Amino acid sequence: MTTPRKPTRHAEVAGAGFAGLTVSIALARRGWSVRLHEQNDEVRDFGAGILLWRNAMLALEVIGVAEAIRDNGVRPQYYETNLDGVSVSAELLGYPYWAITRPKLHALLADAARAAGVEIVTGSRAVGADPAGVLIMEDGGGLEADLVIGADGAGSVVRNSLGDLAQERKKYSDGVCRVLIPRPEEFRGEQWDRVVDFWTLGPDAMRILFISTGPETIYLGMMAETSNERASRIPIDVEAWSERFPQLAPIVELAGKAEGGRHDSYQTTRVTPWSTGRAVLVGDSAHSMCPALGQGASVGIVNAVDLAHALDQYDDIGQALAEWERRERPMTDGAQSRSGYMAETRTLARGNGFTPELLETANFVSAAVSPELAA
Ligand code: 3HM
Repeated sequence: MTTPRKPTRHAEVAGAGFAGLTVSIALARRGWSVRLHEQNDEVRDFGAGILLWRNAMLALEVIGVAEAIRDNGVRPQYYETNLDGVSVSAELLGYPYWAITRPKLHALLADAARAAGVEIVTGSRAVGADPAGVLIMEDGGGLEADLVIGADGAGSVVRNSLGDLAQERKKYSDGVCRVLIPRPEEFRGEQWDRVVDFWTLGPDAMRILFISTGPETIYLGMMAETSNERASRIPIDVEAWSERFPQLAPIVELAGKAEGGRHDSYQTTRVTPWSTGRAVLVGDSAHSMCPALGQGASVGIVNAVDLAHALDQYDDIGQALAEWERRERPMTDGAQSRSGYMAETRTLARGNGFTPELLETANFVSAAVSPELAA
């Protein structure tokens, strides 16, 4: 006896960022036809780095991308914290996590999407969705699908078009300038394959998160209060930053020359629920969070992979979406709360901050990865 083959289901996805690419790959690998719309003329990401924690690496293993990340990224040996020029802790987190540049991660996901048969359409802007299963495009056309996915980021227009989804927003006093710099000679060698989190708290808080992202690049996450205008500028204000971090003057000098970086203010958006009818949100559109713990992309990737798994488990789309949200929401809400708390209190500056509770999200195992462990 042969099992009847499921008819091909179709998804229209808005936004080719990390979450949009990941959900597209995961669905295409499970037999869906997927069209992914990117409003920009090119599929790419800005010049910064990113951490992928154990939760994300396990999910990326499911869609066949983890190995390429290990080949192209850096596994930090430990997470060091430095306060006012004094090293206060060097934490071994007890499991592997990876650092990679955003453009590289993005290119690896885009390659995997094309290989899985995802149709990527650039210069194609979605302006909303209909819960009946229609992605509404800028030219006024509507694209029908079994499932419409809004992966269009923290400012999601797909989300904002869906009145059934309640939004709760919170803004914070901090923001971050993110840049990539060439790796200087004195920071080559494996001993620099680590994260160093440099802080100074007075007169106002500033932080330089130093993360090796490959043999040629270092990522700097430069956090400051947004009221500190000079420290919130791109290009980086070399004088404002080297005054506060004199020991990092050569690094700050390079940051001043960096191109392609970006400044963002911290914010949290909690959306309830994450779906209505045949329209669903994944990634920052559903759960943008403060970057203080470097967890946003990892949570989006985990949710994207598990969404495809839930849709495989339940033929009924509504049931699949409800079950998926039931299992992913607690860890997602937890990550938002913890990163918001860390942003407000700056507890990480004191060192030894990575308690088991803080690492709960980083260690999360979804049903897509292991039904037994997730149970
Ligand atoms: C990885 C990471 N961690 C923290 C921040 C921050 O506090 O803005 C940014 C990051 O990319």
